[in-house]
Amino acid sequence: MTKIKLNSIKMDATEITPEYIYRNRRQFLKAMGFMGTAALLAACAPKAIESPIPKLSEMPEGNGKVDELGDSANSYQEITNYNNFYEFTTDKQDVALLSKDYQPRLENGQPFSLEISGLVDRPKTYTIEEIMAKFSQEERIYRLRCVEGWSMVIPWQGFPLAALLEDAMPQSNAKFVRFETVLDPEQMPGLRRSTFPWPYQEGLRLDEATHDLTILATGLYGNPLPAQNGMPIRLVVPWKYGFKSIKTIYRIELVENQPETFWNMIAPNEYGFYSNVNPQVDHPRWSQKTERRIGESRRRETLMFNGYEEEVADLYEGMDLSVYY
Ligand SMILES: Nc1nc2c(c(=O)[nH]1)N[C@H]1C(S)=C(S)[C@@H](COP(=O)(O)O)O[C@H]1N2
Ligand SMILES: [Mo]
Repeated sequence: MTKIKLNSIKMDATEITPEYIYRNRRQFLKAMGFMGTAALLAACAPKAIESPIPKLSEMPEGNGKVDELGDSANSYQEITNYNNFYEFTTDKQDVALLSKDYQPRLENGQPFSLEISGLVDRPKTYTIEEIMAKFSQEERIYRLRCVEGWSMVIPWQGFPLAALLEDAMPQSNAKFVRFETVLDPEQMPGLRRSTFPWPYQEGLRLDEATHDLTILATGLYGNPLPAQNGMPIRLVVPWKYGFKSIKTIYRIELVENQPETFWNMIAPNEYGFYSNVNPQVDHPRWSQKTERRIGESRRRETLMFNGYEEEVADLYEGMDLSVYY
């Protein structure tokens, strides 16, 4: 299999330093280890951290970042103001507002941590500080294609999920990976109002989970992830519909059987376990042949596996993708 060149670069402290900071959250950054561990922001941009929220007109557009197909990244403003995060609200433009004061913590009020458990020889619970110290962060500029028919190009920082899984040493009967989002009804108003089958949970086959394209994202445009994008850590699987990229995860479990997933429980005929981006397989209620890139008016063609076909097609060799949708 030939590898296409992805825009993936190792980041050092200078590259990760934001030219702009949209919020003054010194306390939070410190708690998350963005200041403590590598002193990334603190050492390089102490003034930026103190600076007030810039006006939207001052946000960099695209910032010169492009994906490997030559498409420009969406602006920070677009990526952080048009979100699906049903724990807060089903209104994409209100997620930012409703999540602006969100502080990650566990259900029982304990400080946030990420647990890796299940069929592993070395289960572990990490603080975000420990994750940032242990796994070196890189930038990945990925397309995100929502099943609803819109898309964006997003410059994440993160690290391959494979690194975390390898460290946990999966046992031979581990076949799938299950992910679960924090439940915090006090801070997440959507949880109080709707009857969805919470918690949001997702799953991948182990070989999908350990594919190099699959990352845990901790940042966006050189900043820690904002709440609306999954603060402090979320999954990103760029060849699958956006809902597979589960946000604000606190538990990763290795399991033997295919796990239940949130959208599949709601509408199994519309949202399969695999949910690979596929212009050939329409959603029962709409075509998946085209998409609207946020910021553009004309629709563009949707690419097989969201443009990552060369890298991931062999994961599905011999499978009928209209059956395993
Ligand atoms: N926990 C959780 N994760 C989630 C969602 C959600 O509602 N809750 N929405 C999904 C959907 S439908 C999409 S398209 C992406 C959107 O990610 P973004 O807002 O960072 O662009 O997040 C996915 N992850
Ligand atoms: Mo989505």
